[in-house]
This record gives sequence, structure tokens and C-alpha cells, in this order.
Amino acid sequence: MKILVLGGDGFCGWPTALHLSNLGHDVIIIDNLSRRKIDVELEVESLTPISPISVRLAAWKALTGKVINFYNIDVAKQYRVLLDLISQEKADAIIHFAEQRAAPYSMKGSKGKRYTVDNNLNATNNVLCAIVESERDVHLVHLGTMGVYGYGTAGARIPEGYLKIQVATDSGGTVEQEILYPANPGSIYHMTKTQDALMFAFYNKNDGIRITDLHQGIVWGTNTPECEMDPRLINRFDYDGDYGTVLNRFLMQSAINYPLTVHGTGGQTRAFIHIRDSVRCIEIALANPPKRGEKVKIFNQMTETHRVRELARLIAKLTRSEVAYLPNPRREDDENELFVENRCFLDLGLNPTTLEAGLLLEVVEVAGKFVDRCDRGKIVCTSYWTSAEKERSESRAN
Ligand code: NAD
Ligand code: USQ
Repeated sequence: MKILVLGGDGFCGWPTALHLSNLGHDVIIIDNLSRRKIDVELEVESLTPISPISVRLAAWKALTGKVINFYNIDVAKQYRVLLDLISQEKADAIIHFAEQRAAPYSMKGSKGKRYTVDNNLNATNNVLCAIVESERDVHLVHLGTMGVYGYGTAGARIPEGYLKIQVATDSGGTVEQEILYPANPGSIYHMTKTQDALMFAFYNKNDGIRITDLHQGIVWGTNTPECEMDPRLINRFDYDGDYGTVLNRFLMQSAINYPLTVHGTGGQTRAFIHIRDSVRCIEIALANPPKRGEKVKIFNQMTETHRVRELARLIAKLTRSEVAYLPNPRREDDENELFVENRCFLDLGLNPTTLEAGLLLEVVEVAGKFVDRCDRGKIVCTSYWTSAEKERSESRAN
């Protein structure tokens, strides 16, 4: 298959591109390297020493003989170049990772909010529009988020994208309908993902585009077998207060003896998936595209749910770390229950990497190995959802 990987230099995109190339697909990476530029802006670097994209690709070719081409294109801005590429390369599938993905960065004030909305919504609309204009039957696989469902307590298992409802009619009866699960975003970033979902529904209905939207949980871990082949192929590991996600942050914090930064009570329950399983899910999604005329296929791409404080306790026990309960910089429920339906991927053959099996290995092999590269001053989250969270945090510090 000829596959364009938009955002293929990023944390999820890079191991996916390597995995698909290794399977024999013809992979092309499109990325504007904005994530590397944001590192410069935030004055932080990946904990792992990542190579420049040209070095990554040359190493891959030298090791495997396989070629991955790269185009530096801003998907949100360079519509014509994107369209020409889809047409000339005769793409069969596009995997769309190319969005600003950090909730804290998206809440860093008007700059972060406006950039995230402009970038993410224009990128998604451009991809969809270009597929229509190319007149190619391209399967679009998008990386969405579990966060579109919201993190309250639903009181029931969260279905894979669609909710069956009963509506009361004027005549006193009921009719059954199936709707997109109600959107309930908790940040500007998550809001862009809920809006992506509406665009998918529209282009699917109007233009018949075949789309798979993967509602992914928090990805943990770092490397896949392909990334482990050579130090030049190593994946990025974000640990800073904006881009670091909770479990990888705790792993790194335990490696440097930094008290684990639990926000609030730590009663927030979230969904998780290892990077190896994330890559495998994308392989499965590509092999099982929606049929022509089928509505948008939605999978919940997660394997486990955990409360933040349970994760902290688990890692603290494994590594003898301390746990710090900090004022929560986010406006979110202190405690929530989360039950998620994830049969689709399991039925299609996903064999999950469990937290239990992978955790300690990750602490030793990755977080522990690169501790010297950590800037302790970048660990605390300083992006506040509103001024109330900022004031609470500052009054605690004084
Ligand atoms: P990332 O920031 O590491 O990678 C995104 C890549 O897209 C970067 O290389 C960036 O340079 C590129 N990009 C951004 N905007 C672009 C544009 N306009 N044109 C071209 N390239 C652009 O993020 P990630 O962690 O790899 O996440 C990838 C996708 O998966 C995101 O859409 C994110 O919402 C989703 N996701 C990630 C996680 C997670 O835990 N990391 C969880 C659920 C969903
Ligand atoms: N948290 C802490 N301590 C920390 C960091 C985070 O307690 O040091 C808490 C947060 O307050 C939040 C939870 O952990 O309650 C998750 O935060 P996170 O930063 O790990 O994850 P989130 O902001 O939700 O975003 C990440 C990815 C995003 C993806 C999302 C999947 O950055 O791209 O969409 O996970 S999901 O959470 O399922 O929506």
C-alpha cells in the first residue's frame, strides 16, 4: 500500500512509519517539524536524544534497505502542495497525526488556543478537501482521542463512537436513533478533536470518503522494536509540563527521585495504551477499512484504565519514590469513573502490552538511561486552565 503519514516525525507517527515500512508498505512522511520548533520555543528537549529527520531516514535505509521519503509541508497551510502529492503519489491511505496534541499547550493563553484551533482544524479540513479533489479512493485513518467523550462519570460503558438513544415522539411513542456520542471536551485541544469528528461525519456523508477515527487513550512507553534497532531511530520522550503525559512523566520523575506530580486528589481515571500497541492498532485499522458507503468507523484505541493516584502509588512502590499532591492546574473533575468498550481491536487480534509487564523495563531502559538530559525546571505544569487555578497554585506556593 502507498501510505502518507502526516505528522510522521512525531511521537506516534515516527514508530508507525517505521512499522509500516518494515511490513513492506511504501511509506511517505509529511511533517512541518512544528513539534521540534515548539521544543525550541519552550526551551526543552525530548528526554531521549532524537536525531534530525534526515539522519533518521538515512539510518533506516542503511539498516533495512527500505526507503521512506519525506516532505516538509504544513498540512494546515500548503493545500495545493498536499493535493498534488496525494495525486502524484497515488496514495491508497493517509494516516493523519499532524495536529498540536498537548492540552496544556493549547491552554497557555490566546496564542496556544488560536494556534491549536487554526492548525488542527485547517489541517483536518485540508486533508479531507484534498482527498475529495484528488478523486482518489483514499482511506483516511485519523488519530483522535478518548477525551472527546469527556471525563465525567458516564454511568455506563463508553461505546465505540456511537450512542443508541430513544427519543420521545409527539404521539407518545419512542423512536430509536444512533448518534455520535455527545462531545464533552476538557481543553481547547480536545475541542478541536470533537470538531474533527463533525468534519469526518460530513465528508463521509457528502463525498463518501472512507474514514477510520481512532479514539486513542494516553500513549505510554517510548520505543517499538523498529526504534530499538539503532540509536538514530530512537523515539521522542516528552517529560515537560506541557507535552509530557502523566505516566511517562511519573516514570521519568521516579528515575530522578522527583516526587511524582499528582494533580489534585489524583482521582482522575484515564485510558492508556502502550506505543507498541498503538502502532499495531493502526496496522489493524489499515487492514480493515470501512466499505464504500459505510459511515465513519470509530474504534476506542486503549487497553487499560487507571486512576492517576493509583499509577503514582504503583510506580512509587516499584521505585521507592515519593508522591506529591499538587493543586490541579486544570479545570477537571477530581474523581471520575471510566468504563470503555474496546472490543473492536481485541476482536481483530490486538494482544495488549500490560502496564504490569512493561512498567519497570521502561523506567530502567529509557527514563533511567537518559536522566542526565532532564531539566528539572521544566517538570511542573505551569499552564493553567483559568486564572482561578493559577491563583490557587500560587497561594499554595507562598
Ligand atoms: P507529536 O506532537 O509528537 O506529533 C505530531 C506531529 O505532527 C509532529 O511531528 C508535528 O511536527 C506534526 N505536525 C503538527 N502540525 C502539523 C502541520 N500543520 N503540518 C504538518 N505537520 C504537522 O504528537 P503525537 O503524540 O505523536 O500525537 C499524534 C496524534 O495522535 C495527535 O493528533 C494526537 O492528538 C493523537 N494522540 C496522541 C496521544 C498521546 O498520548 N501522545 C494520545 C491520543 C491521541
Ligand atoms: N496529570 C497529573 N500529573 C501530571 C500530569 C498530568 O496528575 O504530572 C493528570 C492531568 O491533570 C489529567 C491526567 O493526568 O487529569 C492526564 O493528563 P495527560 O497530560 O497525561 O493527558 P491529556 O492531557 O489528556 O492528553 C494526552 C495527550 C493527548 C491525548 C490524550 C488522550 O497529550 O494528545 O489526546 O492524552 S486522553 O487523555 O484519553 O484524552
